[in-house]
Amino acid sequence: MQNSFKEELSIKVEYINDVLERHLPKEASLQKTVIDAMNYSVEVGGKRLRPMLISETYKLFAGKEENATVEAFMSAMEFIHTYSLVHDDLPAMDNDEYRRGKHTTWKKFGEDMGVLAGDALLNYAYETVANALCEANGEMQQRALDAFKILSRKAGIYGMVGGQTADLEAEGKDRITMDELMYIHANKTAALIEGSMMIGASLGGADKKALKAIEKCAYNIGIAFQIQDDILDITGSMEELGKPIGSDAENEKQTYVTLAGLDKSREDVAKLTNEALEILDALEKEMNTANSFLKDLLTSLINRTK
Ligand code: GRG
Repeated sequence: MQNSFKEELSIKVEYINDVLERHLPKEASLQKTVIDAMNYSVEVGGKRLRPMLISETYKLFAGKEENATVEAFMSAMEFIHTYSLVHDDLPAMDNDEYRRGKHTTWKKFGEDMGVLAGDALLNYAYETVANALCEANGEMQQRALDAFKILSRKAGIYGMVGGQTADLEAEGKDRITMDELMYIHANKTAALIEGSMMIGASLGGADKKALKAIEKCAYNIGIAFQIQDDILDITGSMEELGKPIGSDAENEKQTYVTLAGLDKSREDVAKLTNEALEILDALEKEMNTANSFLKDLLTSLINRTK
């Protein structure tokens, strides 16, 4: 990774952390514990990839900096992503004690608060977007309505929740097919990545054709991101990942790597990412705009180590 990209990346992560901080709940009465658990889950860190994809794709289309509506969607998306991790870590699902280098939410606050903190984050995400919808004016309000539809679809039963359901049920099977695995990856992982880029595009004024192209670009990135996640579970380190490695093998989980092998998996991460970059190139040429940081960001995911 080039130094200038790394520096720009850390400035943007800092900015996103500030956006999240401004949108997290503050006032508390007798529900203080759940609010503390929500704040802990979000503030514990993470790459902030999804809000970054929203803001960078927005800038690609709008040609200007984020506004309050975009920031509300950036926050809502990270809250939904965080809720999914909080619930996924519960004893009823993956039973994980560490995430992002710290205790998981249920481990720190108890299982009951783990369930509630996830519920609360999901609900607060929609509350955040609803407030932004009421405050948006003119064409931004219609764009925000379209973005709201994308968010709810990609996070729900035809997106992440659907993928997680198939993933949990696949755990009980001796063998799954590549088609089943791709359904899981497309929904559990790629759906929120697609949602993020599509929301940025939609808020930035993309037309239907451009939105389709962005969805395909983000699908490729999402699948590549998940394959890399499977690779890192074998080749990564606890230090960098902030969670123990080898959990897939321990749970006898079938992954892209177990079905396709490590070399082919690496090849496919690069191939899918390059295809996504080509889609973005074509869009940029057509619209006569550019966002080189977005392209560097997508490229950096090929060799990510966390
Ligand atoms: C509970 C409805 C529900 C869904 C859970 C997110 C998820 C679905 C499961 C977690 C396990 C997993 C491997 C999901 C695939 C997506 C993924 C790689 C999530 C981790 O995202 P990162 O790497 O996390 O962006 P950070 O911590 O950087 O935000």
